Amino acid sequence: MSILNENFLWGGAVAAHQLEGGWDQGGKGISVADVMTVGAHGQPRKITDGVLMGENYPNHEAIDFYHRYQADIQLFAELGINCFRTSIAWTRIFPKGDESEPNEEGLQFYDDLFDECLKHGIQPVVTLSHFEMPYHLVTAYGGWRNRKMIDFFLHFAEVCFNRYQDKVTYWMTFNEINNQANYQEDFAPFTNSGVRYKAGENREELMYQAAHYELVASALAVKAGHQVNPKLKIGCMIAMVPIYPYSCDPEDMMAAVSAMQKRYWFTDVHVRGKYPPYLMKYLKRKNFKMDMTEADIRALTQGTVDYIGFSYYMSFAVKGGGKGPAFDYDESRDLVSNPYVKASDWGWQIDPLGLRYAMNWFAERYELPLFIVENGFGAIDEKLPDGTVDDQYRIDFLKAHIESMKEAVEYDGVDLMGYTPWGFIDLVSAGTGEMKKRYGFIYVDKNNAGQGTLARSKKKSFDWYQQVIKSNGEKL
Ligand code: BGP
Repeated sequence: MSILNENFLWGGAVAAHQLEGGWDQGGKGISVADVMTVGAHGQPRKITDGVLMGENYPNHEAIDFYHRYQADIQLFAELGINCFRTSIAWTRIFPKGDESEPNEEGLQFYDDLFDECLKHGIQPVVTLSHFEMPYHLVTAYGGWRNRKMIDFFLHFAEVCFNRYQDKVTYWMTFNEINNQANYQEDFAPFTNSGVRYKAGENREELMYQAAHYELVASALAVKAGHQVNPKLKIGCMIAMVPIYPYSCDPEDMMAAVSAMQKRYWFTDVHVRGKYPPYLMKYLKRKNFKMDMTEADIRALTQGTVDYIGFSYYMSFAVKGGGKGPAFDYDESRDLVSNPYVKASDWGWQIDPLGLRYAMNWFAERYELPLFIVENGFGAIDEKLPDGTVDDQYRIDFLKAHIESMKEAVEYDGVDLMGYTPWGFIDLVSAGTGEMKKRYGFIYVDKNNAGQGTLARSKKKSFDWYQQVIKSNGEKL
């Protein structure tokens, strides 16, 4: 008997702009993701001023899923997944974002894609906004610094719910909405909120304002989705990186508590429909002027989520020492490396047990079903002459994480809906814009310079994951 329930959702996760390509086809508009720089190895991407990066710009063609999805889904079916997490490119549906009429060709593309999935017994799991938005909304309105975005997003969400309600049951509103808590790094707020900071602005204040509008938009979308069809299950999507105290020094412990609050208050708003008291105190103490109306507060309570989707890749550690009672955690300043865990080539700390910790943390606080919608190991894979890749390191990573996930279910009683490893077919990295940071069970022949046949081949991990699914997580 399997530890996991028999309807467990085994899948794989991707995002539109990282695999589709066809960036200017089918009436699609330019998205934020089409105008970012490509980071050097290990370096975060920067924001361009909308300068397109030339023909080899990674996500313009990406892995050409836009034209190859039928053959790819055939391969996904062979892998055995029963769900496929992807996102809808907002710019395929509303090329500029502020139109009232959607682009029928874009809507049709996702109809065809979802039909193809369902034909193979794979149900789509859809994120509405995964690190992208129409670029026009950034240039004309300033992105989520502008309240008008709420209506644009809501309209987009309603069009999608209405159109796909019979094909898609599981939805998420914003991918890793809490990533922008790291407001010091240009990339994180830009991808989440389309906000470009101006010199002299208080970045942090602006981040809270933009996040507030996003959270209101999310709540209104959840409410609208339930009105369209009460069967829809609409979740949030949180980037979960548990932050440990560096030591058992009470100062470190308290620093970890504050750090967790700073990263995860978003979940409180999504799940409980209100801001936690520590955050209200903080906003007041900082004297941030927030545009937060009575109607907003009402909206938040009326659009709470049905489940918590989250990504898990790594954990962090923090030191308190001497920072005082109002320890104002700053992610770019206060993190320290954890001597007990190793890290990937990109410095991501590898911590399988942290997944069990994270699941417990969510489950105890929120008492909602959980869905692990991203987890994986980004590595430089070497393709062997026979076209395969011996990615035992990836298998080891995922195996340890699935074991930890099963322990959370078996021993801690966590209610877990499913598991969709990230980038299960190689795609463009969101963090660096590169092709060489690969997560897949399926190799895609394309190098960092954008050259390659785009041919797909199976890595060693393909067969491994196939048997994991077949045994419902028993054979690791
Ligand atoms: C998450 C994002 C994904 C994704 C993944 C891996 O933060 O939701 O879009 O890409 O991380 O990150 P990267 O591509 O930077 O390795």
